[in-house]
Amino acid sequence: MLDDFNYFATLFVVKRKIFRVQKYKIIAMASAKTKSKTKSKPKYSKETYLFWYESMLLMRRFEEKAGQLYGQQKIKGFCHLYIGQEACAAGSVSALKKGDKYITAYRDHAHPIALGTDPKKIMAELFAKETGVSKGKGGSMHMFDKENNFFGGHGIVGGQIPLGSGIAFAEKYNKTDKLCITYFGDGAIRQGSFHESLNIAMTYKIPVIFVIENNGYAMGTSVERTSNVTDLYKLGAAYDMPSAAVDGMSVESVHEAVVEAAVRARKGDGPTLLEFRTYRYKGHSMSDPAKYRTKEEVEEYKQKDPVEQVKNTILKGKIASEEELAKIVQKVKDQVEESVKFAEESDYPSPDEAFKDIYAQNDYPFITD
Ligand SMILES: Cc1ncc(C[n+]2csc(CCOP(=O)(O)OP(=O)(O)O)c2C)c(N)n1
Ligand SMILES: [Mg+2]
Repeated sequence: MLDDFNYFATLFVVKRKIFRVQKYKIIAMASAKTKSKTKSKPKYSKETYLFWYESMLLMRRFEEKAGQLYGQQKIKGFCHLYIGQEACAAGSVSALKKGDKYITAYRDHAHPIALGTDPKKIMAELFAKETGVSKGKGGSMHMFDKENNFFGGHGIVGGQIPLGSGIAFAEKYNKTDKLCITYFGDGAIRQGSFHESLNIAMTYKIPVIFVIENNGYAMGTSVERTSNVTDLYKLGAAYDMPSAAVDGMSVESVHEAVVEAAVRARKGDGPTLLEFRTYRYKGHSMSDPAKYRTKEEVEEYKQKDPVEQVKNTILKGKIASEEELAKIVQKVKDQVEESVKFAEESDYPSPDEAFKDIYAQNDYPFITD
């Protein structure tokens, strides 16, 4: 007989299964076109496929290393890994143009990697060293890279959604053809900031692409435990916003969806809401043993691994040879090793740095010494 705890745990697992079946029905429809086309003839250029492979492999190996270093207490504080979700970042970057803006939550090591930020500086930030992207003062959750238009790295769930809308509004105000892609988790859509942002973005036709990276859980809480509506993209309908569910384990599907949303934004037709259906292989953060889900569930998603998928497409379509891919594997390995060495050898910021970079206004009267 099941005790109370097991009874409820079983119920949640059963519900999650139902949720996944519903999920894949929709995804199967959305990606059927892509799949049949990619099987016969690769859809994109060699350059694009190799960018995806290298970028996603670097994210994966970089974070595996970060996880190990966390275990050795070389990296401290919070650390949320993106492993499993790589296609969401890589497929977006390939779809957008230079000058477009990016903003996300605290699961933020991979987006700057896709954008070309030097992994050495990302690792140094994880080590809280002065050579880090945020001068060692941000840590894992607060990566920023102005040069690559990466606006962070935000720890307040849903906090970046109005910021992303504001960044996009500035583009419209300044009459550029740029946009802001704003990522957040499935947990963030229960925040008022999500609804307020969607409302104003649609009203003013702001060039923003809202992306829910739906990995099924907000910490240990599954989507279906917090909402009757588990097809999260449908929330866009309340604002008459074009919205879609996308297979977030397929970099090609992500790319296609973002291209379409970007065309809409640049034409002046305003925002799009995309729900990337993805999965995180690791726990919410380093301190989460992820006991709220089954091993089978994790394994099922690993069968759709985004890095393996793109590798198979490359090899099956003879886009590149095994040797070419082996070179990329070695390059990525070297980059990760170099980034650790760089971080280890860098210094911590000096104590007076604590008083710098706080206010945009340099002569703000609060700071005195
Ligand atoms: C306003 C606010 N409430 C609660 C938290 C604590 N918290 C941190 S992460 C998280 C879960 C968010 O999950 P989701 O949005 O799905 O993102 P994921 O971690 O899955 O990428 C919560 C509740 C927070 N950081 N901010
Ligand atoms: Mg989530």
